[in-house]
Amino acid sequence: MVVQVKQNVQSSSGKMSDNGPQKLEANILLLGAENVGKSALTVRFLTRRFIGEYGSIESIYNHSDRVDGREICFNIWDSLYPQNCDLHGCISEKQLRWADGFILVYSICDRASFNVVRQQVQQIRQFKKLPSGMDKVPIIIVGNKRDLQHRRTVSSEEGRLLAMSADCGFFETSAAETYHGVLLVFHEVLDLIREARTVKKGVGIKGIVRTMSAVFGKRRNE
Ligand SMILES: Nc1nc2c(ncn2[C@@H]2O[C@H](COP(=O)(O)OP(=O)(O)O)[C@@H](O)[C@H]2O)c(=O)[nH]1
Ligand SMILES: [Mg+2]
Repeated sequence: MVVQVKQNVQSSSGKMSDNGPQKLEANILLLGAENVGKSALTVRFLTRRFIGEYGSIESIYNHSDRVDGREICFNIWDSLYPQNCDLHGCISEKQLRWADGFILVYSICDRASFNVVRQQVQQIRQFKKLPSGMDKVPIIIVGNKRDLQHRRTVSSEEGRLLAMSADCGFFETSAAETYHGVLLVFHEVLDLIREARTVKKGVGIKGIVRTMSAVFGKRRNE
């Protein structure tokens, strides 16, 4: 196994800049069981190609692109599912801190991988629990390998239901067959990341206003 994770992995807090025309950075973490197509989806997005075999390599890729006229720097962590994982999702704290948004992948032909996604959603939610009004964590659930309909064991409805109940986005894709579907997944998680940042900013300003009125209110009573 070759691990190519960069050493200067930073926490996401304050790292993603969204100030006016500046380049926007988004840290996106791909999670899910082994063999579901995390690397295939990543490579499809980065190169538009499906190359078939990817090996057991964990990498963080940087990719710049223009989305809706805005320069975006995608930092994409294509993770490895740890061996001997217990039942709690198995996402490291380092990964949870680093990520601005998550793409959770299962294979529509592999029920066990669907259960892994279920656990990982819970683990993310628990870790990223935020003060009320800010609890929208950018997560997209992806049922991959939709070209293998004859081997399907997880229905689209089950996938959609899980996503709805966990307040996540949902897509079924085939990294093997289409680039466009994969592009939509990455653009959607980017949208959610931007939305979450806007909400955070809003709450930040509201917080300042609340603090100021508390101070002025106190003075009036003195
Ligand atoms: N039929 C089909 N095979 C896929 C698809 N995505 C990935 N694979 C195959 O599934 C295997 C595992 O893919 P990989 O990206 O290495 O999975 P990872 O372990 O989650 O990173 C490889 O043989 C891929 O060629 C897909 O959409 N359809
Ligand atoms: Mg892989």
